[in-house]
Parts: sequence; C-alpha cells; structure tokens
Amino acid sequence: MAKMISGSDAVLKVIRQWGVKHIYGYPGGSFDSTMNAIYNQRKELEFIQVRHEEAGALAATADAKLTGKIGVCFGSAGPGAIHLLNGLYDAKHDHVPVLAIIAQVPSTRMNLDFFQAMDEEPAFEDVSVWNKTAMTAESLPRMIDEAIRQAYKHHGPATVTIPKDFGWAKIPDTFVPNVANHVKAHYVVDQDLLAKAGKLIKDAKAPMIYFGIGAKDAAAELKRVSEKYKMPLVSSVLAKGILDEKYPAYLGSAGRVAPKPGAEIGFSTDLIVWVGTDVPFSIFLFNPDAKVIQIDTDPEKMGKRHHIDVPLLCDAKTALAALADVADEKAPSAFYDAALADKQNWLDWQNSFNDSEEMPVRPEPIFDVINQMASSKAVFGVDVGNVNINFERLLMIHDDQKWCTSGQYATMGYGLPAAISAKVNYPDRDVYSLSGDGGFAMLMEEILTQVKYHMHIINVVFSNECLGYIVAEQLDDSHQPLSGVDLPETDWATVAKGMGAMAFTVRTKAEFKAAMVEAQQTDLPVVIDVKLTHEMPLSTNHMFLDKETQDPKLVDEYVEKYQAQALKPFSYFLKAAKEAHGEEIDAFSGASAASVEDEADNQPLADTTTGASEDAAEPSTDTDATSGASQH
Ligand SMILES: Cc1cc2nc3c(=O)[nH]c(=O)nc-3n(C[C@H](O)[C@H](O)[C@H](O)COP(=O)(O)OP(=O)(O)OC[C@H]3O[C@@H](n4cnc5c(N)ncnc54)[C@H](O)[C@@H]3O)c2cc1C
Ligand SMILES: Cc1ncc(C[n+]2csc(CCOP(=O)(O)OP(=O)(O)O)c2C)c(N)n1
Ligand SMILES: [Mg+2]
Repeated sequence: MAKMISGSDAVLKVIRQWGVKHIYGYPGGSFDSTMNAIYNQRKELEFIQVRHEEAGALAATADAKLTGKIGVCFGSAGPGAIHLLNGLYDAKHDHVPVLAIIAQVPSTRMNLDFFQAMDEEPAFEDVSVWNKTAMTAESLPRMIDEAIRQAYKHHGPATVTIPKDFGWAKIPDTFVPNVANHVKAHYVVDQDLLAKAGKLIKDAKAPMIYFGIGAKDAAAELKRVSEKYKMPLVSSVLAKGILDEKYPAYLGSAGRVAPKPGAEIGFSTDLIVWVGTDVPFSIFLFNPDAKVIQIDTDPEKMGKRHHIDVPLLCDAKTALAALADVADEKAPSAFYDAALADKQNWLDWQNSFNDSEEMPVRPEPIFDVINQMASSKAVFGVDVGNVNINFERLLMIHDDQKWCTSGQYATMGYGLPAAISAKVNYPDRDVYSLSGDGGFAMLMEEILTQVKYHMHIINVVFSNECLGYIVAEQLDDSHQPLSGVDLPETDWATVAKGMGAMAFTVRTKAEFKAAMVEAQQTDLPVVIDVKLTHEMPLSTNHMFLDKETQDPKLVDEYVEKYQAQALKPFSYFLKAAKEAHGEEIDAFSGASAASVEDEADNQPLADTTTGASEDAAEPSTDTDATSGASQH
C-alpha cells in the first residue's frame, strides 16, 4: 500500500520539488492544516512570517524578478487572501511567475455563509493566469504542479484555493512532478525578415536601439549591434542595469522618470531596433515616422506600442546576434556623435550637484554616497514615487548589483518587501530599501519582519513631507491647485527604534555618510530618515529645454527653476556634430518633440504624464493653480 501524506504536506512537497526554498505568509485558522505542514517541513522550506499578506505577495514577486524563479505566498480565508491581491497584480503587470495559496473554510462549511467564507475564485479571477479551487484532497499535488506550470508559461500569478479539511486529509504520497523536463524554448530567426531588417539598417541615417527587460541576457549582443552600426542605446526603466551605466552609447531610459537624452533622441531617429520591451508610455517617446524592427518572444506584442516594419519573433540574444552579422559596419553618424555628447552633458550637469550644500539636502549628494558605499553585489528594493526618478538617474548600477521595483503596476510600498526578498535570496549581500515617506508608511510594519529574522537591511526613507511624484504632476502637468498631497512631518527614526531597528535622522551629505558607516557595522536592520528637499526633480517628459521647438518662455522658466543653465538640448549637439561631419544642418531633422507632443495632447492627460497615478481631474480655474507655489 502506498505511503500516506496529508494534503498540505503533499502541497509543500511539490512546491519544494520545483526548487522553491521559502514561502511568505501569515497564518489563520483556515490555514491550520498548511501551517502544520510548514512545521513538518521547516528544515526544507523556510517560512517567512511577514506582517501583512500584501508584503508577502510583493516579496514573492520580488523573488521572481530578482532570481527568475517562481515566488510563493499564502493568505488565510477571506481577509488574509484579499490582502494578497495587490501583490499579485504586481506579478501580473510585470509578467513574473508567482504561486498564491489561498485558504478556504472547510468544504463542509462552504456556501453556507460561514465565518470568513467568501467566493474566492471570482475575486482572484481577474488577477490570475490560472485560478482554481480544489474539489478533492487527492487532486492537491497535481493542482499545485499545474499552477506552477501555468505561472511559468503565462508569466503571472496562479492561485490555488484549498478548503481547510483537504489539507488535513490523508492521500497517497505517490505524485512526482516532471520538473527536469521543463525546458526553455529555442527560437530561430526568419531569414527573409532578417534580410529586410538588414536593408533598413543599411539605409538608416539615424538608427538607435530601444531595449527592455526582455534583453536581460543579451548585453553582449546589444553592444555588438550598437558598436557595428553606431546605434545609441536607450532602455525601458526596468532594463536599467543590463548595460553598465558608463557604457558611452547607453543613454539610460526614456520617459518622465528618465534622464533627458534618452527621451530626446527618440524624436530624431529614423530607425529603431525595438528589443524585448512593452513600455506603456513608448507611444509618446518616439518619432511616429521612424521605421521599427521589433524583436520579442510574444507575438501579441508585435506592433502593440508603435507601428512596425519588421517583426522578428525570437529571443533577444539570438535575434541580435543575427542582426549583428546582417549588414556592413557603419561609420559614426552626426546623430550618434550628438547622442553621446548629449549624454555627457547630462551626466556633467547631474554630477555638478554631488557636493551641493543646499538645505534641505538634494538627492544627488545622498545618491553619491550610496554609489560610493554600496558594494558591487548590492541589491536595491525600490519603492514607487520620486525615488524611481532619483534611482533611475542617479544610481550608477555596476558589476553584479541587482534591483527591482513595481514597474507597470507601480504600487507604493514595494521597497521593504522587495528588500526582504533580496535578503532572503542573497543573505551575504548588502541590501537596501529606498522609499519616499509615503511609500515607506504604506508597508513600514515590515521593519518588524526584518527585526524578527535579524535581516541586516539598510532602509533609506526620503522624507519630503509630501507625495512628491503627485505634487510634480499637479504642478507641472495638470496645473491645478495642490490637493491632498501633503504629509505630516514624522520622526521615522523614533518609530523604527521602537520596532527594534537601529535608526538615524540625517540632514546633510556628511550626516548620511556617517550613518551609512555605522549602518554597515551593525547586524541589525537600519532605518535612515533623510530629511530631503521639497523641490521636485527636473521633469523630462516633453521638456527638452529646446527653444527652437518649445515655448522659449517656458524653457527659461524651467532653466531657472531647475538650475539647468548648463544643460543643452539635443539639437545643439546635433548641429555641432553635423558641422563637424560637413553635413547640411537640416539634411536630416527627424520629428521634433513638438510633433509628438501634439499626439500626446490627444491622449487622456494621466496617460501622458505618469506611470503611477489615477485619472487626472479637470484642472481647476482657481488662479492660484498655476502659480507654482508649493505648500511647503
Ligand atoms: C512611478 C513609475 C514611473 C515610471 N515611468 C516610466 C518611464 O518614464 N519610462 C519607462 O520606460 N518606464 C517607466 N516605468 C516602468 C513602466 O511602467 C514599465 O514597467 C516598464 O517600462 C516596462 O519595462 P519593459 O518593457 O522592459 O518590461 P515588460 O513590460 O516586462 O516587457 C518585457 C517585454 O520583453 C519580452 N520578452 C521577454 N523575454 C524576452 C526575450 N528573451 N527576448 C525578447 N523579448 C522578450 C516580453 O514579451 C515583453 O514584451 C515607471 C514605473 C514607475 C513605478
Ligand atoms: C498604492 C498606491 N497608491 C497611490 C499611488 C499613486 N502615487 C504614485 S507616486 C505617489 C506619491 C509617492 O509619495 P512618496 O512615497 O512620499 O514619495 P515622493 O514622491 O514624495 O518621493 C502616489 C500617491 C500608487 N502608485 N500606489
Ligand atoms: Mg514623499
């Protein structure tokens, strides 16, 4: 007779057989049977008791983002399950595999209006790539195996709901998942389409590469194509870190949170090699007349964000390697030289603030210290807000550093759970969470998790006493009165000390550096509350400080407000490069930012400005609305 095992023990066994080493969650009565199995298997599967199920789900998505392997979380019936939803939406939007185990009241109490009972399946239907309730205890191991397969296949969250009694029931211990034969797809490039791509590259005067996180294994191939055909590289925000920030032809990302050059050159390019990216804002970031060669493994993505001329349904590494051999080497164009000069101008301008003594302190001096002190293996959990802008522009990712954020779903509160995941997966690395004061407050109870598990994480809170990202939107984009965006001044260091962490409040670069030195010498979790400037970062979406294509008065206002006297528009460098190449100045002008702005103007306001806010209301007619005065 077959050996017997409890339903919950069988569930955890399959999870372990898929290589999962830890699981995040929070117990409840409906989850007693699974908590019993977690106890039984505690030596093989680490349980991390988070303090809010949402944090557990977000940590599970961070597991998948940082390691590429499925993350697992659970919640008890009713409220515990519903708390998972926010994290699962992050997995859905950023296309990462997560398994959520959801408890249900005993099968004999289901559908009887019992304590904490609810119809979980419909509640999880929209978020899940696969969403089923167990009907028998015997089906549990096979269902978990199926859920994991579906999560990997569809790059998203799969949910399995388990009535409590099935978890206690004894079933035969016979199921063996066929994990070893779960292999990666291999792609080949279509030769006719490749030849068409080669012709486009040959004919282009101002070609560029725009890549996303789908190109994460193709750094060498990105460089080969760029170097051979002299294409500057621009990435999505999430693709930060694929290339070394110092690689001269890599201009960073494009969009509101990005540096200026990445967005600027998109309006002057005539050919984009568009690799492994699905950025929702990209419709506003490029010359609509540019030709596009798109590389993606998902047919649904072809032409979704821009019209395309050549679809290469293939993985980035294989397709780029083929593209690198398809045409003759090209000489640097004026466009290429100008792009590199534009990048240098931006970096010089940013770096000019590194030792600024402005009070309250600017972000540049703080990030300068982080750049100097974080190790080459540091891992960063990045929250949502202005920290995305500052991290994207100022953190010089290098070597084997890693990071993740909530990309397309953009949920505040991501920083702490992501850092917990980083510490669990990489216990020997230095780990940082970077949050605004709004984002930190959303899931700051997770400092208690860090304390409980002795996680040495340095949590940096950027306190500007407002929802800065939304302040900037209300001022610069929708020109409305500031509404609902102020936060009370809070002594985060005292709060953190009360939770058992080491904590500092800092107001200057020197104080931050001293706190970092002490922080690196303790084993405790650390909170560093940086009392930051209330000024917003320079808004780079549709503002290139170019008087030839933009309102000169507005340009002057921006230059004054953001101390941007040393920043030049891309057209300045393009003109200089064309002169140096002996080209006619307007031989190739490309589209201007203004023409794309016209397109953006036809879109709903919120879509054009942010990745993270709800619909913008009609701007108020109150005359104070456009004064630019802030509440501070
Ligand atoms: C506050 C905030 C503001 C933001 N503002 C910006 C902004 O200004 N600019 C910006 O870029 N982002 C911004 N983001 C992030 C943005 O919302 C998206 O999450 C991000 O741009 C998506 O990046 P991606 O296209 O690289 O990744 P995904 O959306 O995950 O797309 C990856 C693509 O790669 C494909 N793929 C996967 N594997 C492969 C492979 N092996 N080979 C080829 N293709 C593959 C997939 O099919 C998919 O199409 C912001 C985020 C926040 C939190
Ligand atoms: C859960 C959630 N609620 C609301 C938003 C909209 N939103 C995006 S950024 C932001 C402000 C972030 O403020 P804070 O964390 O203080 O960072 P700051 O921008 O001030 O640096 C808000 C409210 C969101 N993205 N997620
Ligand atoms: Mg804030």
